[in-house]
Amino acid sequence: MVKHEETPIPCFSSLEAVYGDGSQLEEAELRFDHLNSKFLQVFGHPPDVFARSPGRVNLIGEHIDYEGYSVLPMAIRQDTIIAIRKNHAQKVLRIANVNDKYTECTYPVDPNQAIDLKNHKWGHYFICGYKGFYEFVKSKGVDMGDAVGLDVIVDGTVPTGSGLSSSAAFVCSATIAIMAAFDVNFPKKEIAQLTCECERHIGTQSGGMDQAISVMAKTGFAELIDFNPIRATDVQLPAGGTFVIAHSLAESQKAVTAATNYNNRVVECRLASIILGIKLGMKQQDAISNVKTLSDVEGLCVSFANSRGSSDPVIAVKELLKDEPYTTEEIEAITGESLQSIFENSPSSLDVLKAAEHFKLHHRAAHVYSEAKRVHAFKDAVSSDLSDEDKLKKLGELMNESHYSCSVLYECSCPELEELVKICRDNDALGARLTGAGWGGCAVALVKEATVPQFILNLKEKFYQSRIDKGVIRKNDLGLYVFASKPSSGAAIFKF
Ligand code: NG1
Ligand code: MG
Repeated sequence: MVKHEETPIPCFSSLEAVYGDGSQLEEAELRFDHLNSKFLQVFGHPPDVFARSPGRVNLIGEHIDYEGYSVLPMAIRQDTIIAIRKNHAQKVLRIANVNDKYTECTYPVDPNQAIDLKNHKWGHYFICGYKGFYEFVKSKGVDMGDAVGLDVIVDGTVPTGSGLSSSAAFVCSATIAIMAAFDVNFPKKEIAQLTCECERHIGTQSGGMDQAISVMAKTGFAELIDFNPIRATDVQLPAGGTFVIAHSLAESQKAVTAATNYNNRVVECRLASIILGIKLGMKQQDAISNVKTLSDVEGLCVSFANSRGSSDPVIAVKELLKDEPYTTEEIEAITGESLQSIFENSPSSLDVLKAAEHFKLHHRAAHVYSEAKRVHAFKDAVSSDLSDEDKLKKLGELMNESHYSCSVLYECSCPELEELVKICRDNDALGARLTGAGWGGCAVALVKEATVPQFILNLKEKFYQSRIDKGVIRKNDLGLYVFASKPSSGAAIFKF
């Protein structure tokens, strides 16, 4: 049997295969009709084809994908749908949105265009997919001929800046829509890899979790995602538990805050791994050239731990990286090379160096190694012979530990998320944690299925009501900010 990830993106001629036959289907029908008529209105002709790709909630494994470690997300029903058509008459990419908040963007058709990172525009995410598509077909030796214009309309329901990966839903649906417009298709795992790489054109040094789950998700399953190479293993969650997603209402604009938040952590992890490599016997130059992630030096850390009677790489972190933050000078004394020169080929890392006062290497590395272990503990608990109830209890504990590590060691939480996670736990969640990059965005709570309605009511009362009173959100929009979620399906193409 051909593996799921080796198959191309499925193409459907009706919506049921993706949206089922309930209220979700009705909502989808409205969205597709609206996209169609808006397309006609804006461009004067109907679209050729549609693509959709979902957002995701990460259940466990935060900030470790870019360090090479497995993560465990599931797709959510919210998605980005893109309607597209080639336009031979106009040599321009016109990208419109059903939401008037996003004004139409135009870009040249040149696949080698640079993205203007200093002026962030929503359409940039489409260009990530556009550049990625051309880079990929070029690497396959396919000649696409002269670039043509594209007419595009986007409809996204994944809340932005919420840690639910609206960006990957957009980049993946863009890439797949472009492929569909040009009538080509590729195995899912290659698209997962290509979309992961091309989203980096936006300036964040992302791992591949979001794109991988958006492309490869299957209804009814969370997925354990491994990297190098990308692989997805179905994880059937225990019966009786439901994941509730709740927005902290703090928006995290990752593309704008990359230098101090996301990319800063990627740089800190790299520095931690180089120093661990050197302290564990590698030559300075060797470590600088070859050690990219903490997973690259895990073996050395484990050998070190073995000599102390343990197999836990965190032992090496504790003994070899000091607890206090490192200054640039302290790091350079160990590496024997300036940080400027170590990162000279990475402009976004140089931005991090400019913004950083010091580097908390011990804490970041301790988070990554311990979080990587929790992902496997989560997967093992799911497939153990514990009762469903005990499994859920164990998963909740691991989620709580993950949150603590994100909050205290990785410092990617924020006051609103702390308040929300506490309210979830005080209201009988089996576990609750921030999800996605953090610094705002959503929390995910594991809740006994039977108590979900009451749980959501409690959150409304204890977290959202004061925000409604202050006019931060409207009462009628509450369903957008707090909802139960089931594992949904991955990317698809529609041709009617
Ligand atoms: P979100 O939550 O979409 O900003 C980001 C990264 C992931 C992963 C998580 C943290 C992108 C596209 N996604 O997700 O790869 O590193 O943070 O676990 O940058
Ligand atoms: Mg994102």
